[in-house]
Amino acid sequence: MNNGDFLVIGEEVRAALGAGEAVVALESTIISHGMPWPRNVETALAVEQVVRDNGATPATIAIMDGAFRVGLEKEQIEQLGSAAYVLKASRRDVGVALSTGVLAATTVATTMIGAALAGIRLFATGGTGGVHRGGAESMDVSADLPELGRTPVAVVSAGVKSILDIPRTLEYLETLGVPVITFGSDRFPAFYSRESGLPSPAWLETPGQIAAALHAHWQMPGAGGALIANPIPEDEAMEWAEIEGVINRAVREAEDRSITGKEVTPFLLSRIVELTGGESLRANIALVKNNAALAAQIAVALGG
Ligand code: PSU
Ligand code: MN
Repeated sequence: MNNGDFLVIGEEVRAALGAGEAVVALESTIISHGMPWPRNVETALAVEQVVRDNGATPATIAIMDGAFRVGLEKEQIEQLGSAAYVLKASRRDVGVALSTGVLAATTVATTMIGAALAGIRLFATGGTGGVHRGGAESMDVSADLPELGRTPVAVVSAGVKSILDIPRTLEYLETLGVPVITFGSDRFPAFYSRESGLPSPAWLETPGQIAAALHAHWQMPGAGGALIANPIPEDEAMEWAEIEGVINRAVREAEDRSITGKEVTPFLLSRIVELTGGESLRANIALVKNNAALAAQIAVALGG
């Protein structure tokens, strides 16, 4: 369980893994770059509690002091949520982050890597990255997608935000051989709303069925990850018309300001919160908790 000096597993997580109990990984970019302070810290701690309430141990992951830290203390979560500078670390940033000791938040891709190093198979977040709108021209495709193709961790999300090109994101996942399974619906969800206008590539009704599908998927040689899409609860969902105009405006502003690379997603996320006067943040927090509960239930069904 020890991977040299590059992996530090928190005490509670180490004990749970050692006992073969269910553990759910949680990412840190959502804390540092995905939500404003102080709601980011409150949410991260509340999400850990949801995992516990559903019978699993939470393992929030970041890169700190030159190591993947799997299972953060409350003070470390507060630091990630309030520090003046936190590196947003995707796969390409891992070597630099580890060798320099900079404080780095892990994206979905990098949290999958940390989870896999520690032997954790379930991971809950809000939304993953994907193919950006205009991605066929800009080639802006999140490193989360190839990671899903190669690293055997199941990511529970509320689908993907329509800041992205959802049809092309699903095409890309198909090419990479990533199962996309929606929980309890035959429609692929679009983060704030339960409907993206697209059918889900697969759908199952219970956490136990999803655990069985994952177990079978991972029998394949070279099997990578899986995307489990969990529609936002009905009473928390936003009207498509309400959010679509805001997203279009945020995407246009990013283009006008020539924002590129890893800055694009954090810019869009914070503009959407500003433009909805915090309404989108409320929905975002609700869906992350909903995903944490499902991930814990699947982890329990998988048997640790
Ligand atoms: N989408 C969200 N909230 C988030 C992110 C994406 O709705 O917080 C974060 C995740 O950490 C994800 C990352 O892995 O943004 C993707 O960034 P990029 O598009 O630069 O790959
Ligand atoms: Mn990108």
